[in-house]
Amino acid sequence: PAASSPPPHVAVVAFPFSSHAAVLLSFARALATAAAPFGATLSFLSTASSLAQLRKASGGGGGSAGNGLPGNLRFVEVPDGAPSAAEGTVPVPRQMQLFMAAAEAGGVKAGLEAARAVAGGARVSCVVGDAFVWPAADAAAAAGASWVPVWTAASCALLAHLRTDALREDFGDQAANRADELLTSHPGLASYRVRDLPDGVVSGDFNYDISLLLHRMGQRLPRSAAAVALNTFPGLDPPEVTAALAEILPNCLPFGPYHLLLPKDDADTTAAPADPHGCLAWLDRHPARGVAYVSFGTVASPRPDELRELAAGLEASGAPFLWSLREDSWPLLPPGFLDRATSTGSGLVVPWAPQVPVLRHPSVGAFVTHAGWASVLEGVSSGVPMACRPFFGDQWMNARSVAHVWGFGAAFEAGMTRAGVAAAVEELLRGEEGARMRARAQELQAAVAEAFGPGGACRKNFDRFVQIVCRA
Ligand code: U2F
Repeated sequence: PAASSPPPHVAVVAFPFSSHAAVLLSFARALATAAAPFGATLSFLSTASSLAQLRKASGGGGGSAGNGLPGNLRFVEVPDGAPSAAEGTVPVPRQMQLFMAAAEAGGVKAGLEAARAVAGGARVSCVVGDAFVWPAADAAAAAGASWVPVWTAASCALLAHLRTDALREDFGDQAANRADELLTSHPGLASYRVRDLPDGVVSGDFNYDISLLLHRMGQRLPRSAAAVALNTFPGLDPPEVTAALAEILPNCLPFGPYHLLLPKDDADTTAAPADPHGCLAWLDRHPARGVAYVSFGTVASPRPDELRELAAGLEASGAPFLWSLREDSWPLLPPGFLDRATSTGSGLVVPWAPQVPVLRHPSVGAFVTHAGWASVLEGVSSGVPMACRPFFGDQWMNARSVAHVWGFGAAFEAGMTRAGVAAAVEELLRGEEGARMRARAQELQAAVAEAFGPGGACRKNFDRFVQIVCRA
C-alpha cells in the first residue's frame, strides 16, 4: 500500500451455527497468514457462545501469540440477539432467527465498531464473511468498506439461491407435481431435478427462517458483493455452472476446499484434531481400502428405523466399518450391535472422528455420508467414493452432483435399507462400478492436489482474493 494509506483492517463475519463458524475460522486463519505481508489485521466476528466453542477447539484464542491463532487475528463478539441467559434453552432455528434479526438491526454494525475499538481505532477497510450473514453488506457500506462474501457450500446450491425468484416464477405451486422434471430452462441447473432443489426454494415453507435468509442472500449478493469466494476448485464444476455464476456475480473466485489453504503445520493442528477414540490406530489394523467410514455431519440424524437399517446393512456387507455417531443415538442401534462390533473387531462406533485424516487413511475405501458440502469435498480430495443419504437443504443437490454429474458415488434415493446399504458398501469397496467411481474420485483428487500445489489455480485465485481484500 502507499505510504499514506493505513494498513488493512479486515473484519471476518461468521454465521455462528453448525459447522459454518469452524469453516470460516480456518478460512480466516489462512487469510490472516496470507494478508500479513500487507500489514493486515483481522477481526473475527462471531457470537460469544460460538467464539467460546472455537476457542476450545483451537486451544485458546483471543488475539495474542501462543493462543493457537495467528498473531494478527483476534476474536470480536457480535450480539446473538438472544434473551438474557436463555440461550441454552432456545432451539437452534429460533437462535438463528434471533441472530439474523439482531444482525439486520445493527448487530454487524456494532461488531464492526467493536472491532475498530479493539484495533485502536483502525477503521475496518473490508468486510469478508459467511454469505449467509447478508446484513454484513449494509454494515460494510455504512462503514465505507467493501463486502466480500464467502460461500461455504456447493456452487450449484448458490446458483439455486441466486435464481430463486426465477425458479418460483417457473414452478409456481406446481413444484410437487413437477418434482422429477429437469431444470433445463435455468442456466447451470439442467442436471438437477425440481426435487433436488434446497427446501424453501420452490417448495416447503418460504417463510421458514433459513429459507428467508437464503432468499434474501440470493437477492443481495449480485447487488452488493465486490467478489465472492467459492468453496470449489477449477475442474469440479461443469463449465455451464461456472458460466451461470459468472453471469450473475462479480469476481467469483474458486479456491476450495478451504481447509487446504492452511499451511501444512497449521492444518495438522486444526483440520486434523486429536483422535481420542483411536480411530486412526483402529484403521491401521485394516487392509487398504477395506473399511467403510460413516458420518452424517454435525446436524443431520437418520430416523430410528433407518438408523437400524443402516446398522444391519453395515453388518450384512461384511465390511469393517468406522461410524461417527452422536452418543444420544447409540441406544437406538439394534440389540447387541455395539457388542458384536467390539468383540469381533469388525466395527468401531465413536461420537466424533477426525474426519479429514480418517478419509485420507489408506484403509478407508468407502464413505457413507449425508452429502454436506465439507464432507463431499473432504471425500473427493482424498479419492474416496461415496454413498449419499441426503437429509435437508443443499444435501439433495450435492448427492445428485456426486451420483449424476461427477460420478464418484451413488445416492440412496429412497432412504437407507439393510439390503440397499449392504449392496452400496459392497459395490464401493469391491464392485466394478465402485472401481469406476474410485477412479473418478482419484482423478479429482489429483486435480485438487494440482490446484493447491505451487502455482496451482486455487493458490492463484486465493492470492487474487487476498489482494482484493487488502487493497479494498
Ligand atoms: C452443514 O453441514 P454439516 O456440518 O452437517 O456437514 P459438512 O458440511 O459435511 O461438515 C461437517 C464437518 O464436520 C467434520 C467434517 C466436516 O468438516 O470433517 N466432522 C468431523 O471432523 N468428525 C465427525 O465425526 C463428523 C464431522 C449443512 F448441514 C450442509 O448441508 C451444508 O452443506 C454445510 C455447508 O454449508 O453445512
